[in-house]
Amino acid sequence: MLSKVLIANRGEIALRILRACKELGIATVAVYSEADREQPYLALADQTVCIGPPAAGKSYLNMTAILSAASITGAEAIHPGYGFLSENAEFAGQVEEAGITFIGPRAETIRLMGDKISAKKAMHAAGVPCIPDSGGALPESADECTTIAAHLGYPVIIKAALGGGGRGMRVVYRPENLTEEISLTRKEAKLAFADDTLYMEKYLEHPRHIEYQVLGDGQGHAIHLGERDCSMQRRNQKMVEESPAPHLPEEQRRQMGKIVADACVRIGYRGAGTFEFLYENNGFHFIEMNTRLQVEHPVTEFVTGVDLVRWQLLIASGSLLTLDQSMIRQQGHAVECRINAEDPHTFFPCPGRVARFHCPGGPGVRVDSYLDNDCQVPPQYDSLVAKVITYGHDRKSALARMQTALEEMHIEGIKTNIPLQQRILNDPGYLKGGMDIHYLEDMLKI
Ligand code: MV4
Repeated sequence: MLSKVLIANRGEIALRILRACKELGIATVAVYSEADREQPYLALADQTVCIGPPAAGKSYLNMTAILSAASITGAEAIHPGYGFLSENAEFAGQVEEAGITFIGPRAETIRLMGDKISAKKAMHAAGVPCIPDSGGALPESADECTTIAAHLGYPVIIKAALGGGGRGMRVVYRPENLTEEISLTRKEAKLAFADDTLYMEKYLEHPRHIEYQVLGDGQGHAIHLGERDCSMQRRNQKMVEESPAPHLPEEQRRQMGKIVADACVRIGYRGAGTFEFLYENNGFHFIEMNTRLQVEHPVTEFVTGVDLVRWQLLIASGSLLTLDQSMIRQQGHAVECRINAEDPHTFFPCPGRVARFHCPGGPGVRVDSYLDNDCQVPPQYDSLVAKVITYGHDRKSALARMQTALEEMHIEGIKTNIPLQQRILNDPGYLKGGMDIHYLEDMLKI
């Protein structure tokens, strides 16, 4: 078992990882930027190290500072959380080269999945259904691209190979716009990712976003832990996630779970991971794989009873995955609402001082948050300040619990999106379930 872990992250996920370490008797090193110096959760760590000024680039993204902090505190492993360096193959490689365990997949797996072209090729070869695409990088020749698009049929979507999460993508509806759109996407990709490799896919116009949670030990075992419906999103920012996905046929749910678990065994996947699918016309279409723990992991933890962070630590300690697929049951329903420090109408971030923080409670209510009375929400990082996750024996009871929880929650001193979350939870379309990824944006236009 690992004896000391450095948590290379901040806020709610740093606290989540810290708690899992403490339960396993693992000593913790929490790193912080000068903007987070006064954060109350730091008091729970065994050691703390300031890794730099507020700017993420000089602190939470500062590989040298983080590796130095690990070395001076004698941490034998680093947990990257999500965001920041969590899917940076270069960082994972440097950690391993320093003789420190990176809590996650091997660096080459992160690299393979970070390139969306190689990720799709690997998954297609492993029998995962993928969206029809250009079969590789788009050629320089405009004529060849025109032929590829004609073969796929319009509309098509142009994507950057090193993109993901919605960055570096353009939809093309007519042939006359193709060449121009490809050239714009290429320029954007070059600027954003220092790599202008592109690929093209058939564009799905009304998909749901359904992802599968997987766990592997990198030693021949892997399981799936069911799916999460993440379709309620705005500009690629998830707002509400839930499991199981409403109205998904049971046989299809089971079959897709087996496919993703078998794919993980085949590629020797180590750690927690998520397969991202678009679900349209009653079919799953793989788009990308996330090689990190996700924000919405508590939804899966509620319905399966599996502690994902605990298993990340056990696997990183060298344990085999003694959880067998036959032991995994999806029971009941769970929903997560992301609480952001932002204006509920303009969505502008609203950092500042939280005067009073009051958490909801009761059976089936979980709040993952770093907030406390009289604490700061710094402006430098993303605006997520809390996640409210509720569980019920069915969707209706989980949603009722969420409505009650959000009414109880008080975050005074900053604006939050709680009113918007309450509007979603009362929307007839959302209550029906199974809406596609455009539903929330269309609802907000009204
Ligand atoms: C797509 C798509 C439709 N058709 N690919 C957005 C981010 C990245 N995960 C891939 N994304 C999409 N890829 C094809 N062929 C629609 C999206 C998309 C999206 C996907 C999931 C969740 C939210 C989304 C918001 C806008 C676009």
